[in-house]
Amino acid sequence: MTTAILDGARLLGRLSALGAIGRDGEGRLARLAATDADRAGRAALMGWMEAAGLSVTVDRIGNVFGRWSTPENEAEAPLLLGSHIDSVVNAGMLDGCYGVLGALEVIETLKAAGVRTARPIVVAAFTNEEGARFAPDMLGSLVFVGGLDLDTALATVGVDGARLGDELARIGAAGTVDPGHFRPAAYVELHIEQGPILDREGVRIGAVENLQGISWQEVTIEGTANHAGTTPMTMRRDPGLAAARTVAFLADRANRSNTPTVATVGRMRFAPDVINVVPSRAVFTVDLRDPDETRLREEEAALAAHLDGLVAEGFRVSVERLARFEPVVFDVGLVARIEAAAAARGLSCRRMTSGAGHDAQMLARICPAAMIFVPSRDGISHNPREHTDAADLVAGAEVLLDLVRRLVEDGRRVIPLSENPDPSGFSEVSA
Ligand code: HGY
Ligand code: MN
Ligand code: MN
Repeated sequence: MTTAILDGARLLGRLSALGAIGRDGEGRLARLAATDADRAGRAALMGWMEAAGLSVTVDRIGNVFGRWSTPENEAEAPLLLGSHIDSVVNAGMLDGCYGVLGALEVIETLKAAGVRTARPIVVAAFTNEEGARFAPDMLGSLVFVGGLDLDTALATVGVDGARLGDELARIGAAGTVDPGHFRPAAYVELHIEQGPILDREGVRIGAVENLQGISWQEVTIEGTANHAGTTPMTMRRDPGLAAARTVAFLADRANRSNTPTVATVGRMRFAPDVINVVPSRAVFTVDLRDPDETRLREEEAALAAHLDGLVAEGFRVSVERLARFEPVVFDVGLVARIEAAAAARGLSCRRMTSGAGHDAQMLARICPAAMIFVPSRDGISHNPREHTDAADLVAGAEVLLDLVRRLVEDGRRVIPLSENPDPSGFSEVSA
């Protein structure tokens, strides 16, 4: 079998270079979708793709694709790899970027080694995966798989009042290709775990077999503005207090539930937002997640009942749904091959659930999909302290390399999957 050795230093160098793009005056990383920082990150990525000899395409929702094909395999459905390069605010530098640059590294390694593949391989960077500026999250991959109408997506207004379509045009990312311009044979996403499991258990690789459901809502509670000094507590209709009670209600439920349910209020704003005025209005977001759809619906129903109680107390309450994705189960054949690829390199591996949302959950709607996780130190992510050891970053990319070779190296026809392979078939994969 042709030797193909991944250039770990190049991968780590690019991660650092991309991680330096989009930092503010205090050095905080915020490469929000369709901002100038995103434009700069996209330019760096497309530069690397072009230098690697890939053909680069941008679709109308701004998804970036770097494609490697040969005359022999051009007509086949491609194997798709990738993730996202947009970030949250004050982010770490690995979330998403690791999957995109790890995939690019795998393609460059195979290409340079002259490995013949039965299919083209494409690396994607999907637009607005984080949903930090425009809701829902995973927006670009959702449009790519046909889960959200393009015009509706382009009309989305961000938290800063900007329209996504205008912003994509402004940064030069309004591509010409209609989303969904090809149907992948399969999709594999390399990503940091962003949670504590692998790090705590000392396991090197996660073979992600499912991903939990996500419910995003924005709640507006309206009460009566009043003087902070003269208004007795018994005469107040304070939406700020009602919002705080709702945060406590959600946390208490999740803590008492004995299930993986998680609840987060990440954004909260008061009006008029003045120190000596009892607020007239409180607006906040609710992020509910659970691997089990029935439980997730129960959590949504409990929140709705709690809000009805506030209405009975005299508050006006309105709710806007920002995102709702059911739990997803990944392809068992791919998951088994990830485990076998890790084992063939002597890397400990465990099956696991993804707590975070990922583009893979959208691609799973149209093709076999799965994810490879590497450990996050202390389980920290969406935080500048996000860290994965260099050896783990390289190991994860090498597992992706071996998996890709087993899926598409010449003569392979292991896609479509969904069947448990004979793991021994991986024994001959070598560096
Ligand atoms: O929300 C998420 O889980 C992802 O980071 N967009
Ligand atoms: Mn991510
Ligand atoms: Mn993220």
